[in-house]
Amino acid sequence: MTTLSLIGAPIDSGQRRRGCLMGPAAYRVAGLAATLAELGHQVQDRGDLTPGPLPEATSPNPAVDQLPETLAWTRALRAALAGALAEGDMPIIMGGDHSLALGSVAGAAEHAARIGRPLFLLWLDAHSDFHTPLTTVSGNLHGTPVAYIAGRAGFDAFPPFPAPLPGENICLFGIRSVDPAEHAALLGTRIAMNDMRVLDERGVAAPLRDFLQSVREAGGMLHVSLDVDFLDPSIAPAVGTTVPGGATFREAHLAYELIHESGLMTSLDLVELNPFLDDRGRTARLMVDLVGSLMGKKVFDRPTRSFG
Ligand code: HAR
Ligand code: MN
Ligand code: MN
Ligand code: MN
Repeated sequence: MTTLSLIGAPIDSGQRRRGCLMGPAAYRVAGLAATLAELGHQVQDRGDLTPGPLPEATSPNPAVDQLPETLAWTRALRAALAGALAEGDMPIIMGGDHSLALGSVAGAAEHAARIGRPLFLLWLDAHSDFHTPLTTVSGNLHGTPVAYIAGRAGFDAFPPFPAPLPGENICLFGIRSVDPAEHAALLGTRIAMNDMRVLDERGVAAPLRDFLQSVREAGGMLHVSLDVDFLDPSIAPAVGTTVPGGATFREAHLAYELIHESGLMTSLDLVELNPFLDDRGRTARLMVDLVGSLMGKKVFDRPTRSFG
């Protein structure tokens, strides 16, 4: 049985609002490990990662904030992900802000390249996170991982991304906040852009099944990166960058049940939870409930429907 390996990443350096570093503690208090164990999984909590020593680094863009810290975390997360996957575990990163995906997806890509399988990325988020350190206006590096993963230029301070993902291996899902520089760059790619307009029109199931089908046909590994702000702020207030018009409780459950049914997910990030902004643990508990759906919780044990 695949062991679910919980890895805490108390990282706060991808943005200026403090508090995401309390995320791993909040997931533990909200009972993530017990919820997964009750679903029949073998669960191991590996504790929290620590970043190594801070490298010397500066960016040509003076807006860029906390680059050395983020570089140190990127290195630590990449090694942790690649290590857990090599042991045959399914790593679940308890974040931490979204800059952690600079390292987690790099680790997944390193492992996938080593075993000769293509890696796919499902990015559930209000934001496209497609800035480079050269185009970001805010300077917050949590707005950059998808560009790094897709192999965009501008990440000279970072280790080269191992086997950048072709656009067709990346699916953005739930987006509704895209900056002009990101918009222009995305139009030149083959990344699937399932913004809220698409989800309103087609629902969550059809575009998600399309993407999962492409992962299955390619024999791919699938990294899922789940930003709390994918959810509507009315149900998930504990996030620094709320954007109205997000996924509802039902849409999120359905999406996660479909991901589970596909059996394709090989690693997972839980990012951007800021417990300092939460309402009596409500968002942390919701995230734990939703991760339950992602890992097999359902009302009826229906036979798995075929895809396509
Ligand atoms: N695009 C904006 C920026 O670069 C907002 C990025 C916000 N990103 C996250 N993660 N919260 O999705 O600052
Ligand atoms: Mn994000
Ligand atoms: Mn976001
Ligand atoms: Mn459910």
